[in-house]
Amino acid sequence: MSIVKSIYEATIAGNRDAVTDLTKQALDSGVEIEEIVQDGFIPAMGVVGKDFGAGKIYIPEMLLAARAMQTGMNVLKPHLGGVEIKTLAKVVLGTVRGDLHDIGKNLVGMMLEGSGIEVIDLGVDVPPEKFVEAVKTHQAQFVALSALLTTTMTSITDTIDALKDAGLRDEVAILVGGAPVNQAFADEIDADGYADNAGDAVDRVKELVHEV
Ligand code: B1M
Repeated sequence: MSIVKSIYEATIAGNRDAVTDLTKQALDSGVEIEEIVQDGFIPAMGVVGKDFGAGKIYIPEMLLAARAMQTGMNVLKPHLGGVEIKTLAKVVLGTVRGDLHDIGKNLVGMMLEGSGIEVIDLGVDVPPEKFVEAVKTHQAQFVALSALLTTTMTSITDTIDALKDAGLRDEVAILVGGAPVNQAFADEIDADGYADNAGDAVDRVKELVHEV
């Protein structure tokens, strides 16, 4: 089996130690970083996202796989100078104002990154103006808003309003998600997409990328 295939399988299995060792070995033996990412991590996270969506695996397995990928990416990071990994899109991601939950948001971020999407993660309790500023600074095509509390769903609306006020609403596609959020809410507030889970979030961004 090729070393990249082994990285792919170890990532799906969520085996952090194996991913670390194999990624180091691959680098040492001259495998291109782009090949490790494009043929190892990205398809692995694709499988994990699909299996999660189909109910074949659950959050703990998905977290393990996402962390394994993150560990592998950390091995690659110091070697990334000058290597351009083609990114599909740039996403500004955050948990909205008043909300401190970040496990689901982080999972969404890791899955997006694992799918070749650049993620600017603003963290938790992010005020609307910070999203606006980040879209401008990074010229992002997507804004991904996570909320876990019914009381912070209004912060999603406030963020969309702030983007409208800043004249940026038509420049970005807005994706919303989190436990209390659903498609009906997304439609009501005129978001461009809703995702039920981290795997779906990747699919939505990929679908929407051609429209922005
Ligand atoms: Co909080 N909490 N919490 N909490 N907490 C909930 C959400 C709650 C449902 C628990 C309950 O009462 N049954 C409840 C909300 C009730 C409601 O509003 N309807 C609740 C409450 C009330 C609170 C506090 C108010 C409690 C208090 O202090 N009285 C407080 C609020 C603090 C604040 O945010 N201001 C609070 C605090 C906390 C902790 C800090 C202790 C901790 C968070 C730690 C952290 O995130 N670092 C916490 C936790 C852990 C939970 C539960 C137990 C687990 C949440 C979680 O991480 N799930 C949660 C109950 C539960 O869900 N069972 C609960 C795992 C995670 C992978 O799933 O985040 O849903 P989730 O993400 C999923 C999808 O939703 C989706 O993809 C993810 C992966 O599939 N998704 C997106 C998420 N964001 C997305 C964005 C997208 C697309 C998909 O696109 C942009």
